[in-house]
Amino acid sequence: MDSAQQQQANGGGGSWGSFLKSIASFNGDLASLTAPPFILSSTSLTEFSSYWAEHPSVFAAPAKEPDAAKRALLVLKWFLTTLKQQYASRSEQYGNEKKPLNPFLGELFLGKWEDEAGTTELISEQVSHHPPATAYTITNIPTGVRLEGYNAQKASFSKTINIKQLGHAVLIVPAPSSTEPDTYLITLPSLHIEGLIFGSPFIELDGASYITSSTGFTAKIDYSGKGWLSGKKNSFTASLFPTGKEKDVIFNVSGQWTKNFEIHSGAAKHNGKDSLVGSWDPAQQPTTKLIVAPIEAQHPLESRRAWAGVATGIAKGDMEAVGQEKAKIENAQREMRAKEKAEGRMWQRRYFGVQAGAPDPVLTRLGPAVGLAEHGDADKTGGLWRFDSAKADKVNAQPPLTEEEARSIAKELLGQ
Ligand code: HC3
Repeated sequence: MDSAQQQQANGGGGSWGSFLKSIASFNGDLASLTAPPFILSSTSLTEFSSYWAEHPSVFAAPAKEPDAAKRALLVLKWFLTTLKQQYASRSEQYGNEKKPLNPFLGELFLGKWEDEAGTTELISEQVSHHPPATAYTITNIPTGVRLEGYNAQKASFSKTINIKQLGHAVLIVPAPSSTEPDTYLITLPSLHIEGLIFGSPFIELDGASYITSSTGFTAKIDYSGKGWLSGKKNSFTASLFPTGKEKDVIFNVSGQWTKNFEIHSGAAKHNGKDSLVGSWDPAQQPTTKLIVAPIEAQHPLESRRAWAGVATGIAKGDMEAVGQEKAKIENAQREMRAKEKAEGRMWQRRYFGVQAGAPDPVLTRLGPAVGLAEHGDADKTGGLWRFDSAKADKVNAQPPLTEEEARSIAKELLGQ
C-alpha cells in the first residue's frame, strides 16, 4: 500500500476497515461489493480471457507433437503456465489484487497476438449479466489449436473471500497424423483471497482441478499454499495418468505456479536416476503483448472503449466521475433490458450461443472423468455457452460501423 492508500485504509467511509466489515456480511454477489476507491481496477473481467494465451507458442505446441501422451503433457504444461497470468499477473509484488470492472451484457474484448507462433486471435464476450458469465474463444491460426470456454464465480465468505469457479474450458488440438482432433476438457480451480486483513489482497488457489482428453489421459493438479508451519505459497503437484488409472503416473510436475516448475517422467525418480524431462521458469519466458485496436477504431461495445470514461476517473482518483460514468452504463443497460422485455425479445449474443436441447457432446463424453455434469452448471451461468462460428462469420462479413452508427449504439446501450 502506498501512503495515500494507507491514509484511506485508516479512516473515512471508503476505508479498508469498512470494506472488511461489509464483506463479512456479504451475500456472495461479487458485483455488489463496494470496495474503497484505491482497490478499484479499470480492467474489466472480459479482459481476463486473454490470460489463457499470453505465451502463444506454448498454447500451440501440442499440435506439433505426434505422441498422444506427450501431447497431453504439453497441454498440462500450457495450462500450468497460464496460472501465473490468470491469478498473479495483476499483483506481481503480491498484495495488490484489485476489484475488476463488472462487465455489462454484450461487452466485448477482442485482440490478437503476433509472434513466432503466427497469429493467435481472441474473442471474449459477456454472455450473461445476471448471473455474470464471460465466454471466450482463442485460436492459433497456423495450427488450428482452439480454446473455448465460459466462466462465472460463486463467492462465499468464511475467514476470507472464497471463490468457486463455474464453467469450464475445452481445448481442441488438431494432432499430427490423426484425422480427428484431440479434445481436452479443463476444469477451473477454486481460489481464495489472502492478505485481506493487512490490506494487501492476493490470490491463492485451492483444492484440485483436472484436464481430461479424448485420447485417454487425465491430469490432476493439486494446489496448496503456505501453511502455518510449512509449505510455499502458490504450490502445486500435478500428475498425468491414463484416465481411470490414477496410480499409473506417466508424468508428474511440481513447483510453484508463480515461479518455477519441473516435469519428471513416472511417479518418482527411477533407481536414483534423474527423471527430469522438462522445466518452466516464467522469468525466462516473456509474454507476448496482446494487440488491441486503438480505442477510436473499436466497436462501441468493446471493453476499453465502453469503460474509457470510468478508467479516466479511476486514473485521476475522481470517484464522482467514476460513479457518474458507471451510472450512465448501468442505467442504459437497465432501460435496454426493460425494452427487450416489453418487446418480447432477448439480447442477441454476437459470437456465442447456448447449447440447448441435445446434450453437449464434450461434457457427455469427457465430463464423468472429471466430475462435470452434462448441464455444465448452465443454471448458474445463464446457459452452457459455446462459440457459434456461423454468428462470427456473419459479424466478420459486416462492413465496419459508420461513426453515426457507433454513436447511436453507444447512446442507446451505454448512455454515452
Ligand atoms: C475473484 C476476482 C474476480 C474473478 C477473477 C477470475 C476468477 C475470473 C476468470 C479468470 O479466468 C481468472 C480470475 C482471476 C482473478 C479473479 C478475481 C480476483 C479478485 C476478484 C474479486 C471480484 C475482487 C475482490 C476484491 C478484492 C479487493 C479483495 O480484490
